[in-house]
Amino acid sequence: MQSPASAGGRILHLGLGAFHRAHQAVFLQTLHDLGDRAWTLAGGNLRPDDAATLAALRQSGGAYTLETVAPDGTRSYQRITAIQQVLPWEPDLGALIATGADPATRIVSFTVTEAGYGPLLFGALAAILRLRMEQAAGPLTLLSCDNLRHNGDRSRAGLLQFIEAAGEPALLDWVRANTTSPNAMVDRITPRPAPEVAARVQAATGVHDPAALMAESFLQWVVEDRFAAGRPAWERAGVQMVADVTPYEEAKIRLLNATHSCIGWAGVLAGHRYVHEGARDPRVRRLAFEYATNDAIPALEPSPLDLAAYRDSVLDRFGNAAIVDTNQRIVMDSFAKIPAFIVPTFRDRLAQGGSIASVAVLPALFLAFLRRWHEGRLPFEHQDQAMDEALGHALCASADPVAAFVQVEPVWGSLAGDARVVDAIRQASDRIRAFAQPA
Ligand code: CS2
Repeated sequence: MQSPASAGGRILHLGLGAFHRAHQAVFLQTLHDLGDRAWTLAGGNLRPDDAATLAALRQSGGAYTLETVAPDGTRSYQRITAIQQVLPWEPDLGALIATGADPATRIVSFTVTEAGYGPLLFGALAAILRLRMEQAAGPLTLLSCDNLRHNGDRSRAGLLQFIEAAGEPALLDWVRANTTSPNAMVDRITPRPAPEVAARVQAATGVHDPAALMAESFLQWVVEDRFAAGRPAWERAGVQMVADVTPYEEAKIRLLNATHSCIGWAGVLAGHRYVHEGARDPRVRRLAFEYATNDAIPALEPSPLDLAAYRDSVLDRFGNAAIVDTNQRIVMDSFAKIPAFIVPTFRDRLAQGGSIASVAVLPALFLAFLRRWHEGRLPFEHQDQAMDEALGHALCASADPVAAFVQVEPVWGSLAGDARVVDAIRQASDRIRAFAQPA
């Protein structure tokens, strides 16, 4: 389905967390600031999360202040008013479903994290789509804004499976014919808002804003141009509208997210609390640089992007001290991040007949990090939704943690048990022993 021209409409966004408010809402704000107000945002949450921020946003009519910090530390403040309807959370998601089914809504976007691709999201989307079918409310684009490879295809496959399992063949046909799910790459480092942000916003603008938040100045969104019922003229706001997002998302996942994890694990082991401390620590930075240069970039080539320049810009972004992003946030959900961010580089390098010595440092760092967790020696509470804690402890307690870890099929897939991987991680573990020693 091509993108038919449209006079405008509403985007319903599910998941009013910091990332949505620092990313997609900002692109629409740019259009509003250019005088193009054809599209507006409505938003709400699928779960009763962060009720205080939702209440603050309802109070302000969806408006809030975003602080951004540039690589040189310069801070800027922007009032965001693109979200014009803040929907209340209700146990039956009534307001979200009614708004999604309204004919004026032409895009339903979402940021629910990888763990959110389950019955709650799919149930809400199915309810919206069922009503749209019954009421002839028109086609709809389903736009994932989560940091996942092929996020549109993945969310669509889950949704179709959900509807099929529910035994609704008519709805299944309607969804196939009347919706699209473009893939998109999203990028902006957005730490969890710390209390200092609201204090700085008040000092700089005079406004007391409990929904204030902070992000880096860098901002990127690359979206496949397959919209079922029109879209904002996002290209005017700097969104890259493309036919295929694959090269952008692979570069981002492997050179930004995997490198971030590397710095997060190594940073924790080296005793750092914040990402920028690791990115500026020559021992940590070297491991990240070598991973990117020796293994990740060769696996990504050929690419239409300048991968070396991308690597350098990512490492510079991580070094920005004003972002004060924590290693705790970066190492969260490591069990889901390793298969998504890191294992594909092992697979590609082995297929190329190339070395895996530098990428093997990443799981070696993770295992050393996990040992700290196992021994109760982390300086923060570690959250990993995809990790079975008993398995995590068993791996660390085993006689050969590297071999035991490489057996874990949900992490390694077809590489599970591969002797080349085991060997490379063992050698890498020796290399990083200086970090892994008790502080
Ligand atoms: C981080 C991301 O948690 C992580 O793995 O790498 O949240 C990162 O900050 C964003 O993808 C930046 O766009």
